[in-house]
Amino acid sequence: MAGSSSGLRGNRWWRSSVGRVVAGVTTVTAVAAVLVAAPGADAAASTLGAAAAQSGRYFGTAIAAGKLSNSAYTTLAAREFNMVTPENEMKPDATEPNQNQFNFSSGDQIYNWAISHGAQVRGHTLAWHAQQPGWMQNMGGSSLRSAMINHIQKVMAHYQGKLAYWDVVNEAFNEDGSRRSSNLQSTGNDWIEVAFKTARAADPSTKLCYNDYNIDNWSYGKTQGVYNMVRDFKSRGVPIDCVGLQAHFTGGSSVPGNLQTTISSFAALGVDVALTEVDVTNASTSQYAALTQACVNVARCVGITVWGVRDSDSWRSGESPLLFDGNGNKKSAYNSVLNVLNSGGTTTTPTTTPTGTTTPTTTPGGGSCSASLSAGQSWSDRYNLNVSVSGASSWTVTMTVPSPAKIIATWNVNATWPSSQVMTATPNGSGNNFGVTIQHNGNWNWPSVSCSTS
Ligand code: 9MR
Repeated sequence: MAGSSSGLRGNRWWRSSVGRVVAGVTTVTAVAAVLVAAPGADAAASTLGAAAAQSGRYFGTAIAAGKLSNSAYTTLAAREFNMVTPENEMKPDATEPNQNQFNFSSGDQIYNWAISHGAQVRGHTLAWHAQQPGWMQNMGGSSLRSAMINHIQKVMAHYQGKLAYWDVVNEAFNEDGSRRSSNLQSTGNDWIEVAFKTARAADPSTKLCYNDYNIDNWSYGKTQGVYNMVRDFKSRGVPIDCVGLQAHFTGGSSVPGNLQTTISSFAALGVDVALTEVDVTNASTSQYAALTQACVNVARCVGITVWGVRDSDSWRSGESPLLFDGNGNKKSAYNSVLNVLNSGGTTTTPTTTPTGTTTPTTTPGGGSCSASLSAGQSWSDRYNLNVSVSGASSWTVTMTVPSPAKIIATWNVNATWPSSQVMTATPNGSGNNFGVTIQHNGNWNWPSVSCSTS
């Protein structure tokens, strides 16, 4: 049964700001304490990633390293998505084929491709009963416990500071809400919290997620089992930042009417929620719209990832469950998702008053263009800026954000930010206005910008 969701829409808050441009050098003064509503100020975005970024969310896809040489695939993926999950390349059998011998070549290939196309990466996955390397499958007890800890430490060290999220533990529950029996479970019921504690120590900069399927229906036993674990972890201070609902609505399942209740209930525990592996039998337009609406209606639903680019890339290609057909054409479900994303979404207003906004120091670039900043929406952990370029139609804007703030998304522009702090942007055909999302990490100072035509 396809679910429908209703609720808040279009709740857009903007920080008031004053921006002025002086002789090719940008000067921006922000007055941050006042919140004013400015509904509908954004033009509709024309790609999934750009549309999601308008409300501070991402739209992602699973990427397979073996397809990165296919230009039809990469062109489409680079255009539409701003979050990437390696479909198989960061799983234990890929990263640790022999005990304590690590192989990051395919994972790195995907990581490098993603960041060079302005996308973030979601690591998937560190501890799982499936896709274990042969040597691990035969292990148990304390030697497996040690091997799991070592695996998490070494893999996370390799990607330290680079990934937005890690699926630390994947699919550890039975349908009735009890723990799935596995070699990992046999090491002791505390294996999941040991995995999360190990992960936090290994890379405090990445958000740590529990990820599972069939936890979309709020009244389902498995959903309740996972919910109770997250609640318990939160109450005891076990580090967990996010829950991924895989949202595979294929193989006989469909979007439940109470999906939004599930998302908001997890969010109320103090974790981010994401739909992490979405596919829908025959790409039902109404179900795609409903699941997207359920996410954007909940402030802490941070993004949606579909499990593949084109139908031909899907693990269930026979059900044609994705947003592009095998030829890369947009399906009608694509438009329904885009429309929901463009209609806005519920977001949180900052829980702390942004402080420390400054007049950015700017470096004049070559040529005669200038760039100015104005405030977009802001949330407790991040804010959007609108960048407006004048004086030229062919330009390069350089933006430097003050550490530890990070650039995490852009839209309506070709942009890269290999260091997280310095972004280079050129026009992508969308005109002279573009957007950027900055995760402030406690530093609300606006970035400096300069524009160059050379
Ligand atoms: O899409 C993945 C497929 O290529 C693999 O053969 C399969 C092996 O387990 O894993 C698929 O991805 C799964 C994901 O990692 C976890 N949730 C279920 C996904 C679909 O099976």
